Amino acid sequence: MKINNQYLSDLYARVEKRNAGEKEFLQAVGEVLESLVPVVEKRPEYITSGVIERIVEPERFVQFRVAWVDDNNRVQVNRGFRCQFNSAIGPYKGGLRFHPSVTASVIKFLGFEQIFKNSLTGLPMGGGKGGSDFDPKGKSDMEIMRFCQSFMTELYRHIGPDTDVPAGDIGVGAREIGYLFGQYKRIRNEFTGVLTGKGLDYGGSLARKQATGYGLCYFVNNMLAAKNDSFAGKTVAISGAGNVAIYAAEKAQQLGAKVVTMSDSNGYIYDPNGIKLDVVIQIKEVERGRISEYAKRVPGSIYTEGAGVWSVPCDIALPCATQNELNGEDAKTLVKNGVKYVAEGANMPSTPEAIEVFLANNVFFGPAKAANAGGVATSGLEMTQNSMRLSWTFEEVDQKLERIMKNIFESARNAAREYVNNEDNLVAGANIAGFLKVADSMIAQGVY
Ligand code: NDP
Ligand code: 2IT
Repeated sequence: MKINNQYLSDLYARVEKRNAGEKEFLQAVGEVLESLVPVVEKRPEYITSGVIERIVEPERFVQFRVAWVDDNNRVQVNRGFRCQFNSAIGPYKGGLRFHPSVTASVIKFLGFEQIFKNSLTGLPMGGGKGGSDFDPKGKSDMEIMRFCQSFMTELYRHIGPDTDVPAGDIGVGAREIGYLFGQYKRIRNEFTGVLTGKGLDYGGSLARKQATGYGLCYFVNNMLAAKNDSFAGKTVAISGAGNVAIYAAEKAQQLGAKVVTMSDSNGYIYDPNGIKLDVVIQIKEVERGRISEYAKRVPGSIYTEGAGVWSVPCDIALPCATQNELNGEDAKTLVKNGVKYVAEGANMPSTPEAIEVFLANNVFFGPAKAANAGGVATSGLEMTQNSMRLSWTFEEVDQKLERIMKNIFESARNAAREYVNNEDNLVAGANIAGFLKVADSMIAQGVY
């Protein structure tokens, strides 16, 4: 990691030492510190206040045992985490991820990015993230329920509607949120908006399910409009086949694009006629099956085992699966095949090398913190509705989401123009715009 500022590179070296081996966390911190070079050069108060030293250290990090009994009456033990990273501008807010790849490093990188993402939304939410190395694949509903109940039996003491408000992420959808909410309510004897992404019958918000994917496309729409361009007639490659990928595909199609790929951790499908989303939704949301099923059901489509989704030519690429799923080689292939726009639905899906390739080749790049903020923004709107004890219509929430994504695009663009003299560098713009509000709030609140 090369950071062209003595203070920031020394700080990075200390973070590296203190968080040795936590490669995802260090990657996320490195990128933000790199973006802050022009900020500390222009405004030395960010050095003297020690605010950057403080922002890279979580306020609190809890790790706990989650023991549960499987369908064969065997005891299983998983590890649970909640990282309460920063509460300068609001209660900690961020998702829970259940996936075997979850480690302290993964949770910390996600919690760290969430600080800046939440700040960009303009809503009063701090940054946090949690999860477990539990693998929901192949588990029965009752196993999922027992796991969620055990997880919440520890987590409940750390969260609350004005303290920390978790939501979904990979492996945590409406079913898991329901079980977690039920257990919280039972233990606390309180019905509150302590989680977002709840079912519509008990406090959930319309459009939350669609929000990350729709928000991603609204963000891309702003990128396109800045280049006098639009989604109409574009070919779009999407990775993932989960919550974010499905609703990104739906909105891209509504806006006139042709989506030709989707994937899961086993492989990807290519449908030259345009992905049929009703089939994907049946396979993924109803049957909880594999994306390979699609090729068996839709004539003319092809399933390929393994990675490789980025070898499919496209105008717009939307990585919506997981971190570091798109590397430097993939980026070169996309550029060679003529990609013009890339926007991240997943968190940190592009490696630093991939981002370098995009920026060097004039690919307009929308980074995760900005481009996928629609999910948490709509979680913020769910919290508002819960506090007011009313529900807005789908159209009301969707319109607010569209406006928030426009504001995020403009904030990132303005910061990029001001600090790096290149309004298209949304990586720097998003990091800087997100940082300033949190840092100024921390300075105002005194040393903590
Ligand atoms: P889901 O669990 O609904 O879907 C995840 C998708 O990504 C699945 O298709 C899954 O395939 C694939 N995937 C997960 N891990 C891997 C892996 N290691 N390698 C290859 N593919 C993988 O999660 P979401 O759609 O909610 O989340 C997707 C991304 O979007 C994550 O990075 C998440 O952090 C981010 N995000 C989510 C938001 C939300 O509101 N849900 C908001 C903002 C960002 P498989 O089924 O094979 O595991
Ligand atoms: O990464 C994310 O922004 C999310 N998983 C959504 C978090 C939330 O609180 O809605």
